[in-house]
Amino acid sequence: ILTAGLGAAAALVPGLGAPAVLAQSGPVTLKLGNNLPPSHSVNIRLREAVAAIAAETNNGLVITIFPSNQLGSDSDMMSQLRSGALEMATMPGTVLSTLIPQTSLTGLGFTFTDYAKVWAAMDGEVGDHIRRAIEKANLQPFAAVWDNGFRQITTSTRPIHTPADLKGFKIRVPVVPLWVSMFSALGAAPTSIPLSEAYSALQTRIADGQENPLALIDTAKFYEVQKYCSLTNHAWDGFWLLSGGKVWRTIPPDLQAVMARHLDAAARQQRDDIAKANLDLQRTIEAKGLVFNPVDGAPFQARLKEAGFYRQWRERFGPEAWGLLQRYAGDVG
Ligand code: X2X
Repeated sequence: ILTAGLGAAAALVPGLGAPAVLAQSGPVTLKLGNNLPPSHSVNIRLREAVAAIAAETNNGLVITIFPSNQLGSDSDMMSQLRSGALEMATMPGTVLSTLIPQTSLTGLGFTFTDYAKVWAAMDGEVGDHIRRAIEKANLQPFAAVWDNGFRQITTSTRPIHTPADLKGFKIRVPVVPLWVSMFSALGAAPTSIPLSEAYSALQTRIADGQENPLALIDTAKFYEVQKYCSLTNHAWDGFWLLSGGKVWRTIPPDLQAVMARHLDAAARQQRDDIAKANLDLQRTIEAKGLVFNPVDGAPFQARLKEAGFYRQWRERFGPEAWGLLQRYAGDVG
């Protein structure tokens, strides 16, 4: 029986049996930050899970969600997580790589071709490998990774069909060294800009394009400031749900278990949300004005190979990580 919600009462009624730590400290309250709009499926499922956790613990564990970079950029939130100022966050694995290099492994360009392989890898040894790296940095990752998705390029200038179309192209990418390297190798001019500033960067033409999954292109309303969407499927990315390691260890094990159960279930539902949304999203976004074109990824991959991109990143990630990636994704690069 979960007694967390009885904390305050237990303090007044000796012998009720609540764990001492709860009796003294009352409800556990945690802040959870992320960069996503409230309407994104990650935040919809997080809100449901947080409500279920509060209900099950009788408000003994209350998580408050701060979406849309309300607490700062991803880099800001990473610092806050490490200092303990922020207790929880969903972080794109690729962005987390500025702190923990191994986390961008799965964002390698033209590596994963479908979701079956992605989830086998993330729920298998690739996920375990990355999880260990995250734990070493004193952050606590939850078991299930959430979906951001396969990335597509949008532009305000011209559709992208071949690598030649990217020559000198000013493209906004998140603060992800792997993707700066990739778009540079493709001949483009990438600029790292946090998601919170991406819309205005496109609007003011600091960048002529950006790349993100359809769900994010839709919820971040990039269609308002872009004309074309080229279906490059150039990389996959997911979100790690994290808590600060120190904070996590102060949460009583019974509450940790309730959190893990609800939040991991929510992640799996959110994966399904994206899969279902993807069936209609092209049509939805077309209706909002973006013009779509299919893209053959092969010439892009060939260009990256020629430029030494895969060789360079194989060295950076190291043989163990690279071997695991190949086991799930097939021959890489
Ligand atoms: O900022 C983005 O483009 C996002 C949310 O997709 C990532 O950080 C990977």
